[in-house]
Amino acid sequence: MTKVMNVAMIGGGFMGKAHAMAYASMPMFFWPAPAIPHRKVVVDMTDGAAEEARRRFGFDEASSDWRSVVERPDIDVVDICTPNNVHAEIAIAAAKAGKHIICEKPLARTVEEARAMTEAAKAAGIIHMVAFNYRRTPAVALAKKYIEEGRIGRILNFRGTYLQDWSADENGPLSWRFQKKIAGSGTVGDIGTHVVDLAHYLVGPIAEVIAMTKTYVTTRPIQQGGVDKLGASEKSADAERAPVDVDDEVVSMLRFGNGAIGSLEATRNAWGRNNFITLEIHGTKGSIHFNYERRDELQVMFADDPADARGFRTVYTGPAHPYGGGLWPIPGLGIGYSETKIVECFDLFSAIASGKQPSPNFEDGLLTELVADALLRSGETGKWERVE
Ligand code: SOE
Repeated sequence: MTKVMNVAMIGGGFMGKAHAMAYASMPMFFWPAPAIPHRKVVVDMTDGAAEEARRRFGFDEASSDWRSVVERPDIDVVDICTPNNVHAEIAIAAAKAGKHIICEKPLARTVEEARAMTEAAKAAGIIHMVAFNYRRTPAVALAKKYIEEGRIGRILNFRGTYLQDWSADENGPLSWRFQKKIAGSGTVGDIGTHVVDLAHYLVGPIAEVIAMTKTYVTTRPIQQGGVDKLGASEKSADAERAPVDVDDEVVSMLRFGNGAIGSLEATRNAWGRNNFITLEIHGTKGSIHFNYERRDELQVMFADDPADARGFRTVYTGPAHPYGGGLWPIPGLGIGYSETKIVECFDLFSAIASGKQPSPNFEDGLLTELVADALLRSGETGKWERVE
């Protein structure tokens, strides 16, 4: 019989919605499932918010006290979907209580927090994962397969972007994402780390960076209660404003440990770009291009194609590709954000069932944090900074 495992999810916002959907759907896609996640307890800031999340996301119980929940003997997995400022505290408590952990990205606000979380998780011998979901897009996993098979040869160059526009309006509220004490950093931590994770996954560890960071909107209207609604937030030109103390944009060059070079750009202020994660990788024998806004597709070019047929071709991911057996039976039916979270959930429970750490785990999350730290340092110094 497939084991049922009880999940305590801390945080019932946007990420809580995505994770709750994945818990419900994963066994519907990946059957037999490695384990069946049971939505046991959801925790939010107040009893009222927790109860609303319980009803909406299908959990048995609601609580506003994460400390007592993570210690419950009937909880197997703790899922951290909170803003970044409490990731470390919750993860360390959950590890000490012997729970497996999935933590939303970025792993932490600082390298120190990420290191403490990683040490606690390793000492506890639990399974740990950081939720960089985009590497679970089948087209990205297919790119990884081609690279591992040597189909594009030795990698020479990686170009990664993550462009959004939800914070371009200067009257968007000063949510936690614009406050260093809660978020740790701005665009670098929020979405730049997704690109770093993809670069690490596809190319290898980044060794050195040089970056420009920029804050365009230096004050924002103070948020009047309520939750972070990103681009759907109410805009108010008349409200009292307070300073933004994080970066809006990062533009950088990268040196990888294996000799490849590359670039990374991330911003949440690029009008017209929505979830524009693009990757272009050139190797000695071919190239790969991916755009998340067209996430069913991988563009590939192999140098040994006949001369009269050279050029990028479009591969639509489906059953023949990574995770294809569990997802939809015909290419092009549509991979969405939910599918990336369902695959992430499958990989988490497969790791728990096998006792083998998944990737990215907290150690990978710490490496990503080290790159984020180097990007921010370089943004200050204007110099190449090593990833320590
Ligand atoms: C906002 O930039 C955000 O919600 C990120 O925090 C997520 O990681 C990304 O997947 C979507 O955009």
